[in-house]
This record gives sequence, structure tokens and C-alpha cells, in this order.
Amino acid sequence: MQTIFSQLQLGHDPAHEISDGQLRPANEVPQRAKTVLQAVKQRALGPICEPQEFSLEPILRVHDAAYVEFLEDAWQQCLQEGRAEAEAFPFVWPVGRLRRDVVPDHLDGKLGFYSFDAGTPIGANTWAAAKASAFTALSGAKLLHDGASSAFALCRPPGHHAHRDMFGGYCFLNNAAIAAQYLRDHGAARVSVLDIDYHHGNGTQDIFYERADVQFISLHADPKQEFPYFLGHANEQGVCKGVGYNHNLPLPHGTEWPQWQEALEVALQRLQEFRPDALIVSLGMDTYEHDPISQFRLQSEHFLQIGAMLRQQQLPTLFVMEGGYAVDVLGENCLNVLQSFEQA
Ligand code: SP5
Ligand code: ZN
Repeated sequence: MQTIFSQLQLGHDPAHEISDGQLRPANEVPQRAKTVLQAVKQRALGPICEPQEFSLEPILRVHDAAYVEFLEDAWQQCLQEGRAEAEAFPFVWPVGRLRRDVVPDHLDGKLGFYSFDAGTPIGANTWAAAKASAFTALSGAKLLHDGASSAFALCRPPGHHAHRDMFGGYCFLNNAAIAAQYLRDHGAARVSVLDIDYHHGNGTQDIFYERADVQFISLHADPKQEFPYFLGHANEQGVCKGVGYNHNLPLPHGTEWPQWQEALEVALQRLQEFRPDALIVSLGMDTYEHDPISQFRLQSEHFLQIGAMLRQQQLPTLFVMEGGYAVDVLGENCLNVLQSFEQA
């Protein structure tokens, strides 16, 4: 299968994230993409291509225009306010009864208005990288549209936590959602997004929550115990036309392969009932036993089994890279899914 990747995606290079009450070294670093790219080459998955150029239009099918403008301009605004020395973090949010109907002018106000966490800094090249990452997903979607049976969008920064108008969870543009919408706009009647990242894909869920044409299924750590904490419970089933098209399968800390696999079987059952024209896999590798920020216990060999189970769905499948922070083995684990998908 083809891999899509752009060097521009390496430009987002955060030094820090705020977690555990500290400024800590960032987990979502360019090296993640480099190591996966290296494994794609070593294991000869197939050709590696640059993403095509797109206009912003397919991004604006998913994200609010004012939010996209904010991301585009954020670093310029940092420079204007003399804050080029450090990356920009939000620290105040319009939650509860604070007002969301007036967009602040000040950078700190805007940062909080358009985000939901303090773990996702904006730097000089963040917008260029996020845009390239979205174009990578779009190029993968276009390959499927043009008849490919599978493609690997090596997206980074990741996307599944990004809402229509909020960044967070290391994500700025929701690559998987943008790809799903593209496929809908180009002839697919039904698209499924299967999210197997360790964390709940709150952004993707929310984007499609009222819709019956894009199914969202997610296996993830129980939000009672894990980020993003405020979405991802089992009783979130969609609203309006979307009732019955959202499926959350939260799992406890310490989950091992048998339990995870059982949840995947349930997810695949829901997928088959929906009969999608295409499948987008939000491919997070942070379910791995030695992931530094996660609490599931999947082993490298289990990723081979995941690839084989996905293969059995016999659907045009776009893999969109999400999380995974055990950088040393990220390439191996990722390629285990992708190669067993091709060879099963
Ligand atoms: C795409 C993706 O996987 N985003 C994940 C964002 C998670 N951000 C919260 C990180 C909190 C880390 N706390 C770990 C404690 C271990 N010392
Ligand atoms: Zn994750």
C-alpha cells in the first residue's frame, strides 16, 4: 500500500507539554513520524508519496472558518505580542457559565476560546504542519476514491481529539474526519471511522454526532480514568439523525489483548451492520504495553492480529496515524498492523 507523508509535518516540534502539573518534555514529537517512515522503508510496505495540494475547502467542510483562521494567524499574533521565545499554551477556558458568544482579541483569550486542554502548544510551524497532515489524510482519501484498496496516511500532528473549533490532545485538524467527509463528498454513501487509539476520539465523535452517514466506533480507555475525561462513555450513542451511529467501547486501565480483542469483535459487528463503502482507521499505537502515557497492555504480536482482523472486513481502508509514544517500537508496531492487513 502507498504511504503518504510530507516533510512539512515535521515542522511542528513542540518542546513541552503541560501534564502532571509540570512543563514536561513533549510526547508528540517529530521523531515519531521519522521512525514510522523508516519502518515503512525497511519493511518495504510500498511507495512513499508526498501529499497533493488541496485548497482549504475540504478542511472547511469539517472545521469552522474562524477556527482555521485563528490557527493560520496564531503564530503571527505571538510575534506581534512579543512572545516568540516560547510556544503558546492556553491556560483559561470559557467553561460553565463563562461566555462563548464573544471571541476575545487577546492571544490568551483566543487560545482558550479555541482549545480544550493545556497539552497542545502552538509554535512557528504548527499551522504548516497541521495543514500538511490534513493534506496527507486527504491524499489517502483520494487514493481510495481513485480505486486503491488501502492507503496509509502517516499523519502527524495527529487529529482525532480536534473538534470543529477546538484543538487539544496534541491535535489541531481532525485528519480522519476530513478524510471521511471527503469520501462522502466524492460518492461514498456511508463511511465508518474505527478509532483504535488508546484515547477516545472526542473530536471525531463530536463532528459526526448528529449524522447517520458517518459511523463512529471507538475502543479506548474509560474516560472516567483517562484523557480526554469528558467524552467517550458507553451511553453516547449519537443524537437526532445520528442516534445509533456512535459506538463507544471504554475499557479499564490494565486491559490486555483478550479483552481488547473481544471489544474489537463487537466493534467489527457494528461496522458490518452499517455496511460502509469505506473504512477509515484512526490508527493509534498507544495501546502498546510500554507506551509511556498509556495503561493498556497490547504486545507487538497483537498488532499483527489487528491487521488481519481489519483485512477480513474486505473494505477500502484508509489508515490515518493518530497517537503512539513508545517511539523505539512505534515503527515496528505500526508496520505490524499495516503489513498483516496486506498479507492476511
Ligand atoms: C493523539 C493522542 O494520543 N493524544 C493524547 C493526548 C494525551 N494528553 C494527556 C497526556 C497526559 C499524560 N499523563 C501521563 C502520566 C504518566 N506519567
Ligand atoms: Zn492516544
